[in-house]
Amino acid sequence: MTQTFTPRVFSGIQPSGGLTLGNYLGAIKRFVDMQDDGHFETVYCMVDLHAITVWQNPENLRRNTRELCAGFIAAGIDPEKSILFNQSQVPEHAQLAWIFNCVARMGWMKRMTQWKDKAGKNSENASLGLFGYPALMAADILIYHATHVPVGEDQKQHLELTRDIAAKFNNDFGIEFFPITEPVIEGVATRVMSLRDGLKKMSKSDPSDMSRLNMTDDADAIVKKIKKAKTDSDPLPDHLEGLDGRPEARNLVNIYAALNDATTQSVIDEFSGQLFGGFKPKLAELAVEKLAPISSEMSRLMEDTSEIDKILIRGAERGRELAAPILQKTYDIVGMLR
Ligand code: AQP
Repeated sequence: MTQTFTPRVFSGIQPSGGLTLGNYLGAIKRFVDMQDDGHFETVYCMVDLHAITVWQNPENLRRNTRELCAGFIAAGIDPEKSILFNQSQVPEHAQLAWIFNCVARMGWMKRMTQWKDKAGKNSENASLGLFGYPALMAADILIYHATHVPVGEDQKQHLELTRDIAAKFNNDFGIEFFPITEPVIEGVATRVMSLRDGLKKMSKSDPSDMSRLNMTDDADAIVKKIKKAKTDSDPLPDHLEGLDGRPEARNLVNIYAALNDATTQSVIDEFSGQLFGGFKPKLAELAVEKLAPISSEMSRLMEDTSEIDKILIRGAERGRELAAPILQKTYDIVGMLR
């Protein structure tokens, strides 16, 4: 008999620094859409256990976790509608990850491009946690039997590995227990690029602050960063193919489209023939209009972090209600006595 799974969304963000426009457009904005769609149960998480796969100063980690929670709420995640918590408060994530460490193969992990990028040439010195990161991510998703995971393009390979782990577990134990989760990688902003290099992902850990818009940037900083963003000297084209080979131009057009809930084509139609000297101020105006309310709401929420802590505790309780029975059933399947 084919098992049916409740339509359920899981996704997470690492509290490894401040939120960027990439996290917002590639992830949080879409989390809000899926929450409000009404078709799914939605579970969203600050993945602090993932963050410590590279060194985190404890004080910064606490602050970043609370600020990330404030960012989720300010952007439209409603802690009543969605389950919102930090990963370490639901121990079932780490417990299922151990089982998946025993399911996943070393060869699978070694092929992960994020591992290769982050460990670099110094892989002997990278943490074991960084190597096992994708198994923990599979556990985050499958501990809720999540059917859909909205992520940016960079997480596609990890999602494929999650599907492989679920399939191998089901096959090894001869039971259709874990769903084969669908990645949801949609929209014009699945890969927001650095403002300084159109071939590099916008990232919170990029050493250059000018490479990204932070969700806490004020209007002046947003305007300055967009003004200084790398571009070329050609006008905006009159057709989409005219952006080929112009990564910085494409990136700014995509950002405009995503912020305005529009298509790239409609942005081209509106600005075709204009130089970046004319387009950038419009983009800056739009970015300030959309991001400033989120940033000021984040500051307001951060004034009383005890409220945030309560939301996280309550979210974790709700998370455990879903996760605990799935872990127990997994232990039964594997043969653990209890
Ligand atoms: N530039 C981006 N464009 C679109 N989506 C992005 N995401 C991150 N950057 C972009 C999406 O945000 C979600 C959470 O990502 P994460 O913080 O857990 O890890 P990450 O992808 O490694 O993000 P960063 O900013 O690059 O963090 P660091 O610098 O700490 O490694 C994911 O859905 C991701 O796709």
